[in-house]
Amino acid sequence: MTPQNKAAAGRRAGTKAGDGSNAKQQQLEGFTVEHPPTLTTNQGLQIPDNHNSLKAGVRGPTLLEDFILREKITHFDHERIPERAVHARGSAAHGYFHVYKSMSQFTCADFLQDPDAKTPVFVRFSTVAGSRGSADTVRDVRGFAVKFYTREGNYDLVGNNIPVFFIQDAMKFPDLIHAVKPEPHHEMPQAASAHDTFWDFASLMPESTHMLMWAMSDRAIPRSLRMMEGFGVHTFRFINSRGESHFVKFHWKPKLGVHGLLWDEAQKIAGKDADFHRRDLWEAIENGDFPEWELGVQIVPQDKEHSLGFDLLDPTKLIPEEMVPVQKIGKLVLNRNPDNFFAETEQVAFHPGHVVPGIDFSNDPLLQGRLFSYTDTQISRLGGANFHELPINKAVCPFHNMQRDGMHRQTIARGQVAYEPNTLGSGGAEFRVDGGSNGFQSFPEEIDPPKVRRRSPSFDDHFTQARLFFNSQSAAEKEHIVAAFRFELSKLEVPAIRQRMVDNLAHVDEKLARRVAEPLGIGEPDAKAAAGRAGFRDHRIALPIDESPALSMADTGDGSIRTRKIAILVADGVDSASLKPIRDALEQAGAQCKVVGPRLGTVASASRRQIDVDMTFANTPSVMFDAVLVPAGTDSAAALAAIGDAVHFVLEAYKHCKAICTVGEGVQLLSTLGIVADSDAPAGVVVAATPVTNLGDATAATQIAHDFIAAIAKHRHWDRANIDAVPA
Ligand code: HDE
Repeated sequence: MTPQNKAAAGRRAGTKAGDGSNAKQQQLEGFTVEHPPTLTTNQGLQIPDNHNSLKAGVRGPTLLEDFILREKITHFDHERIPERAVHARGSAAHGYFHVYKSMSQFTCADFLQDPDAKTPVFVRFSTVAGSRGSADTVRDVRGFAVKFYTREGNYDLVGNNIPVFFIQDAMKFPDLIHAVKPEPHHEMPQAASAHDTFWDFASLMPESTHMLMWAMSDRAIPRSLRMMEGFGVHTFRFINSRGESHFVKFHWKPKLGVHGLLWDEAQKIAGKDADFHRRDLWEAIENGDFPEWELGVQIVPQDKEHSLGFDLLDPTKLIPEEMVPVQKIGKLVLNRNPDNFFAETEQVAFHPGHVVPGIDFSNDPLLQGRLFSYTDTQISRLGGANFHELPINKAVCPFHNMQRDGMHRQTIARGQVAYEPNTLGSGGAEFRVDGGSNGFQSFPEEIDPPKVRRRSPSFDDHFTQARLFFNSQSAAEKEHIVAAFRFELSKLEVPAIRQRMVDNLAHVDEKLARRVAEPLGIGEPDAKAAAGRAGFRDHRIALPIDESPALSMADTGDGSIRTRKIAILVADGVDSASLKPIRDALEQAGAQCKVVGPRLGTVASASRRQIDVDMTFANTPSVMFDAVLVPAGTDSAAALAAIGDAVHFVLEAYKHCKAICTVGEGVQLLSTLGIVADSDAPAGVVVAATPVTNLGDATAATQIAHDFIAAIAKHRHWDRANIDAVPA
């Protein structure tokens, strides 16, 4: 058992402190009461019977007097709190962050100084539109919120997995969210943007075009939370000890690369395992495969603010990495699952305004609006102004102030004095307010403008970066974007909205717009019509680059197959000599293999060995895996070929462009695709014709495993021909 598994087992057995009871002892002014480990009421009274309410006779009515029953049911009645207005569905983990080298040149933030210091973190990933119980693999932006428990106070980097946003000004946020959430008259659809109100709004807000390109890409259907980038989105400031400011954009780069699902796969997973991402994160951490990201920064000196051509304050723009490189400055590791979902993942309260000295805001009008919203929402969601006292939100450094009382106050503030300045309490001296240079200092930016309710004209280019994004995608990524737009717009009931949207897309790329429009039963995209509509802006800026390879997900990651899930299909008669050595090599390379068969228990190999079956075709479909191995064996191959679910399993994996390896007779599972032992195998398919008897020969097995591992490491083989014809 790994240390992590032990921790998990301990957690399950409830042997750790914090097991849900107010357990061992209560302290009151030095008076300690030891409770025996029995069930009690919240007042500490032992409960004699937890199965029966107090009744007038065994068959009589329940008595109102039963305070034990009342307490239990009343507490239950109030178990639910309002879910987050957005980002309601989330999964989180604990971990740590450390910086590679001191960043003192740019920032005085304490946690970015000492490479030997580890800062504890709690990270919550989320979808935006869906309710708490919605599926994980819906098409949506993912939240990527990091709470650093620094020695100077909590710092929250509350970002997304997409580096730009739909809107430029906080004023439009409630409209955006009302448009994307289920429609108010019938509360449909759940956790989906493919409906009229979202696209009605988006098509009328050309500033959303850049983000729409990202949201229609595979970034919005990640393979795993561990395989997505994170971005601070807004421009922030680093402030160093001399008070100098540099603009900064934050990035999280996953060690495992950036990988997506196919849309068909994502939809099927939503039904087969709505907790797909949550489970994947949890299991990786329990298995000791701790997810890792590097923190990257793009730094722009204060005096270069206007040198990029676009406005740094505009959250619909990113800084291409080819213009300002991302410097990797530290590492984030997630190594511990929460003990209690509600107490930690649900009650954690992030806020972009939780900053530490050395980090400051820019005037991005979207960020400025967020600075108000987050405390406000926690007050209603967590029931009052004391949510910072919940264990998951508490700073690790002490805090002192004269704030008092409120709902659910935990702190017992002592003494007579709750004001400052004072002479009556020790607080007068201890809680000194230093008017000097200590503590958090806002950058003293000179501001002397008129009051205006207007958008800066420097925000007026809505298409150049959308085009840059599209141009930077691989051929397969472009195809997926076209397909996603087609799918979403095809779900609309009002054709005029589809038309408006493709008219806008014509300003990104005419061919893209035409291709999206093709199957939608509408007219040709009309760029001129789009340009005539209210809200349309087209003050194009010249970028020094036409493509930014860093915007593509292709070929990212360290080339390993660590944590990838491989299905091994078996039936009675499977050739264990072709199974074991390949499985060993895959596991050696860090993959996780599961044996899938027609029934649980075991199957008998051709040589009469018992092979454990982990899953069945009925309970675990191919969409749960990254790759499929079909070992040799005359009888097993024949049996599998006769099971519709097994054939479908392989066809579906093929259609989803996953790596497949067949050994000897296993190739029969691919016969409907016309693939036979000595044909040229399509990309990502390893057909090992090696006679079964030779597989005892380690070299043959090693070569097959090597080829299969190389195919899995490519993530997917998007360029397979005639995928649409595959019946799966
Ligand atoms: Fe949020 N956002 N947001 N947001 N946001 C919330 O706060 C809001 C925005 C983001 O795991 C809420 O505690 C406004 C951008 C994440 O708990 C709420 C505006 C980005 C999370 C809120 C934005 C985000 C939230 C809901 C425009 C990426 C989940 C519950 C002015 C940089 C954090 C809550 C978690 C959550 C408001 C725009 C990221 C209502 C008003 C841009 C990751 O306060």
